[in-house]
This record gives sequence, structure tokens and C-alpha cells, in this order.
Amino acid sequence: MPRADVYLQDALAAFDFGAPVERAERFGQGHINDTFVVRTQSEDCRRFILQRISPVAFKRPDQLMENAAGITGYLARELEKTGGDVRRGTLHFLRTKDGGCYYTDGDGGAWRAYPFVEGTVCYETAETPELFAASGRAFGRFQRLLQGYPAQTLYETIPHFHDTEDRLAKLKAAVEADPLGRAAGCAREIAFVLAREKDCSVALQAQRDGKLPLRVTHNDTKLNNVLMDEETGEGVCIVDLDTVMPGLSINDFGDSIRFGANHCAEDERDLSKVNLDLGLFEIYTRAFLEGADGTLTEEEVNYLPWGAKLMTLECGMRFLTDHLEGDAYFHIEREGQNLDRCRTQFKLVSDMEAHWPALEGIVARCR
Ligand code: ADP
Ligand code: GN1
Ligand code: MG
Repeated sequence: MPRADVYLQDALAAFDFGAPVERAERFGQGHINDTFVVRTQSEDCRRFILQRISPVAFKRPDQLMENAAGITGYLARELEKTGGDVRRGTLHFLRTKDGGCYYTDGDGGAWRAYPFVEGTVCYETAETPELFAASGRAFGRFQRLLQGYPAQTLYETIPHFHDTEDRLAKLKAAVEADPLGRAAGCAREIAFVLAREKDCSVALQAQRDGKLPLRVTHNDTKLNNVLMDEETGEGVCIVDLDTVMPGLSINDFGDSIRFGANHCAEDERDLSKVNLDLGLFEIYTRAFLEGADGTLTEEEVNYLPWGAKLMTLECGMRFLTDHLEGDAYFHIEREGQNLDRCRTQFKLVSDMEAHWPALEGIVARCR
């Protein structure tokens, strides 16, 4: 039985949900944490999200929760100042019965809870271009709202998270160790990465050269990490704040493109269905820049296509590394799923390369 299921009842008992709990069920499509939706017996049938933070991904939940509390508090104050929706516009953590902001189970796993943001929908693929645009505005705005956040107070919750050079080194080490004998079955994917070794340094080098500034960024800007209003279709609340850290704006842009600017699932096995949609690329670019509203420098805008390519390549490398190491990091439902995920990413990278001048042209039009 997964550790989260073993400790679920203890975790439910640790928080004050304001009314007796009616039931708790697994929820969402996140690859990292164990997420449950909790319904209480109150008259308005209130719902909460209860999560066991992945101990594989996050070694210091105390630091992670300190970051999250700082970010959500800051966002609430910014929303208040600008007349935004404080209640639904950011997450609000529940206290445990003994006053902490998370509960630690018998295995050392950390649990946290927050109200379910009602009246919202979470999408796994961009069902309409308008929805994708709304997510771009929301992530651009997120970046703008956090412009003044004291970045030096944030812990690095996953060291070297978007350090693509380090991700490459970790992949090479996994190929070398090959603990499950899977490397032979992924020779093409490994070769694909090795042919792009130099690319792995492009954004980091631009940062070292002072062309790209460090900002407070989300670092995991998948479409399913923004909750959309079910009436208006606008982005309401950005979730999954575990990787908010100092980072590059082009990575926030790029990770959204990787996940959303196509019409396939991340683990689609029929690669003929996996194609970059240039129309969606343009829609997102326009919306992200609109949401960021002048926050990005000219150089950052120049590097947006690189953000898209590098986040896609890096994510594929991470899936491949996890496949080689035995799927300890990303949740899987079937064997080979991380290799399938890797293949979709590399197909998208090839597509981006094939359309590179078009991507640059779109960015130039949208700036
Ligand atoms: P993971 O790191 O595993 O992706 P997330 O924090 O993104 O975990 O949560 C998983 C999913 O749960 C999200 O994609 C979203 O669908 C849903 N979710 C998270 N927080 C809330 C919330 N406060 N209200 C409604 N849905 C939420
Ligand atoms: C994970 O947690 P989730 O499912 O939103 C991962 C991202 C990857 C993504 C790939 C903390 O995101 O970095 O891009 O899977 N999050 C973490 O789908 O590693
Ligand atoms: Mg998530």
C-alpha cells in the first residue's frame, strides 16, 4: 500500500477542517505529491485539498513550507492592494490542531492542507485556445506579482532544479550505472540528448553572461498547475508552489509551451499525434507577455524560444533518467510510461528545431 494511504487517516485527524470529515479520495493528475480531496459534513459540503509532499522530490519540507507560506502571504497582500480576489487568488494553508503548518507522519512524510478553490476547473490539455491564453496571462501575472519578492529569503527546495547541465550529468551517470539494464532499450533517446549537449548550456551561459536575470519564478508552469474559473475561463489561482525559487523567466514560459502547445497527452505513444502547434505557441507568447506586462527585458524576450526548447529537452532527459533509475521520482501507472513521456518531449524538441525561424518570428511579432 502506498505510504500516503497508510497514513491518510492520521493526517486527516491532524487538521481542523471545521467539521467532521465525510470522505477523502485521491485527486488530480500531479506526478509528484499524493493529493486527496477531503469533503466535510458541514452544510455547505466544504472541500479541502490534503497532500503528502513527496519525500523523494523534497528533502526539506520545513523549508518548502516556509517558502510557500511566504509566497502565499505576499500574493494575498498584493491581491488586496490591487483589489484582486484574495480568497480564491492564492492558496491559504490550514493549521494543524497543534498550530503547525504541516503534519509529519510516522515515516517522516509531511502533509499540508488548504481549502479547495471552488468554481474552478483544472485542465490537462488546452481544450480551447482561449483557455491556453488565460493560463499564459495567469503565469505572466504571477511573475509580475512576485517581482518585488525578496528572492534571497527563498530556500532552493530542489537544488539544481532547472540546471540543464546538471540534468545532463545526472542522465549520463544513470546511463553509466544502468541499474536495471534499460539503457540498451533507449539508445536512440540517449543519442538524441548527446547530440544536443551544447544546447544544455545555452540559457545557463546567457545567465552567467548577465543577459538573463534571476527572478522569483514558479518553475513548474504546466497547464494543470493553474485553476481556471468555470464561468469566465480566466486563470484564478496558481497552485503547486513547491518549486517557487529564484530562476529564469524563460523557463516558466518554456515549461508551459512544452506541456500545452500541442494536442496530446504527455505520455502519448503514437508519436504521429505529437506535434508542436505554432498557433498555440503564438497565443501563449502573446498572453504571457501581456500578463508579465513589461516585467521581462528585451533579452529575456529574445530567449523565449530557447526557454521552450530547453524545458522540453530537460524534461525529456528527466523522464529518461527516471526510467533508467527505476521510476522512483515521477509517479507511473504502467511500466515504460516515463520512456513514453521522454519520447513525446523529444518529438516536440525536434518540431521546435524544425520550426525555429518561425518561433523567432512569432516572438518578434508579439514583443
Ligand atoms: P503535484 O506536485 O503532484 O502536481 P499539485 O499541488 O499540483 O501536486 O496538486 C495536484 C492537483 O490537485 C492539481 O493539478 C490540481 O488539479 C489540484 N489542486 C491542487 N490544489 C488545489 C486547490 N486548492 N483547489 C482545487 N484543486 C487543487
Ligand atoms: C512534475 O508536480 P507536477 O506533476 O506538477 C515535475 C515537473 C515536471 C512535470 C512533468 C517538482 O510536475 O518539474 O515538469 O512533472 N515537478 C517536480 O509533467 O519535479
Ligand atoms: Mg502539479
